Amino acid sequence: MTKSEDNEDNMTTQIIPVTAFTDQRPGTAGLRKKVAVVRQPHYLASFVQSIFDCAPELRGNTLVIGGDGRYWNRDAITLCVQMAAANGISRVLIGLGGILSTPAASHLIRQRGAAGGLVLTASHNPAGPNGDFGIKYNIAGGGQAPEALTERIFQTSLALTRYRIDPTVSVDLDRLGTTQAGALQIEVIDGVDDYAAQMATLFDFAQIRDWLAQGHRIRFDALHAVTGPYARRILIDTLGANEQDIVNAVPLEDFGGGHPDPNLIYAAELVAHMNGPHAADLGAASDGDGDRNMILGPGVFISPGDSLAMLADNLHLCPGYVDGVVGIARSMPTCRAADHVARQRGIELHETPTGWKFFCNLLDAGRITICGEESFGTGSTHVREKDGLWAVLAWANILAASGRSLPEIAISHWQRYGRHYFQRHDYEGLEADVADAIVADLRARLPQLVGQTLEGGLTVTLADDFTYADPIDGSQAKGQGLRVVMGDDARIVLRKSGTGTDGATLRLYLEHWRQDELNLDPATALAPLAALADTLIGLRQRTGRAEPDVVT
Ligand code: VG1
Ligand code: CO
Repeated sequence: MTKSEDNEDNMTTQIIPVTAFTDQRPGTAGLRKKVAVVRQPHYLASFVQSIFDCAPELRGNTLVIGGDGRYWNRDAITLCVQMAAANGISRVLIGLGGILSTPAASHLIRQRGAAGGLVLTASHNPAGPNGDFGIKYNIAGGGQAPEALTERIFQTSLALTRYRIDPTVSVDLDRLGTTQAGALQIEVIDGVDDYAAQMATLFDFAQIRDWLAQGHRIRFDALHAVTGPYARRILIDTLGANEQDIVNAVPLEDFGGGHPDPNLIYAAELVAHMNGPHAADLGAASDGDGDRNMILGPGVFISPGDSLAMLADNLHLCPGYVDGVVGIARSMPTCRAADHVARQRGIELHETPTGWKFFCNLLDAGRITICGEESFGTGSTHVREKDGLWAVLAWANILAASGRSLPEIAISHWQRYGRHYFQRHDYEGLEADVADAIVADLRARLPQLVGQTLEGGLTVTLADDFTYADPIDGSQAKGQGLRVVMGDDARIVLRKSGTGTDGATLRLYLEHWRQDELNLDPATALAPLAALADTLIGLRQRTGRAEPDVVT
């Protein structure tokens, strides 16, 4: 190692020579790797240096740093701070204990005018020494780094020869307040404060408090992940929810050994409660980093695509959105329930590739108010990430303001617009070449599918590999998933996941719109389409799996 000769460097800055890593291309939401990979000497430092090299605006500016609290979060944050000091960043804002939920980090970047943020999370992927770790960069304004930037970061990582670090800088993550380390100001803040204050501006807290005081209940499961402290502060301390209804609210480094993914399988305890005799009026769970949400009513599960549509239709009941919704966006695989709401209201509907980064330009340009993904993600203009607790509060506000129950809202929505039955079938841990071959084969057969009437009488009206042209900056994203569309009635979508760390995961998305039958079990409603997809793609046969690993 050599001492820096640059005048503006501290005497203690070191320049560490490295051999470039070749596997640091970010996926759908940042870089995600096994903990063992990220802990290799120089691995994380190399990626962080590649980010800093691609974000010169950070020099002399503020950087937000926080993570979902998973195993190795604290060590990683200390490394990021030491590198920030050596790269000319003038101030870092860090969440107490090194913890910030993903939406809270996005909000802080916006609120405090930071030039960017490092969010250390692998979201719902399991944590612990044998689990996953992840890191992503958010730009000024709080949005996820756009594709062009993540690609530049990857190219930089391939050619990296050195990184800069000041190992003498230390930070006490458990003490609130500001300290100075050379030219770097380090401020540790309570990550819940700013976030809770923003929620109070968007929703009618007094109305929700009254509704709860009348005996209504919100059941929230934090799955031992990052939202625990946020939920306790807002739901219990501010709104008066029952303490015993906010469960698994202590964040643990390994998320209690669980899988902090809010879906019907991994949030089984909540699902059982909501299907039981003492069900709350609103049941919800969030994921590892607090950006996802699952919504349930007594005896009813609201699919994320439905939740997006129902929230869009009712959001004007919340004070932060009294003027209504100017436009809606959903990711391509997300069911088309929201499209009816947009059509009915005469507002724009955008269909984007999977991943929140594709919503950010639309939000910045004021073209949409709300957006969502089938993967339990919903959010609005208030930040540039999806936001789990936001969705819970939006539902609570709508229930309190309308005086209607969640099942009533759902049923009247379906009666008005029809119901989009939806399921996602995941095949995990596949060999990459098997997964790639399955996708390639279907892609090759797409052109001849158009115009064909498939078994069950559905005719294919469109079959393509989804390409998105961003209406704001004109950038194109190609190869974003194969879709076989049967008019308004049905769709089959196939794509490869960009967040896994064990082999390849294929996701098969099934959607069937029904206006006649509104109360079917989704598995029953989708069985014919699943059989059709099986004939078309042969997923089970070609992967040798009797059934998908996860159905949500
Ligand atoms: C998955 C979801 C996608 C989501 C992404 C990040 O990506 O399908 O909708 O945006 O995870 O969510 P993929 O490429 O594995 O399908 V989170 O909560 O992990 O930040
Ligand atoms: Co997440």
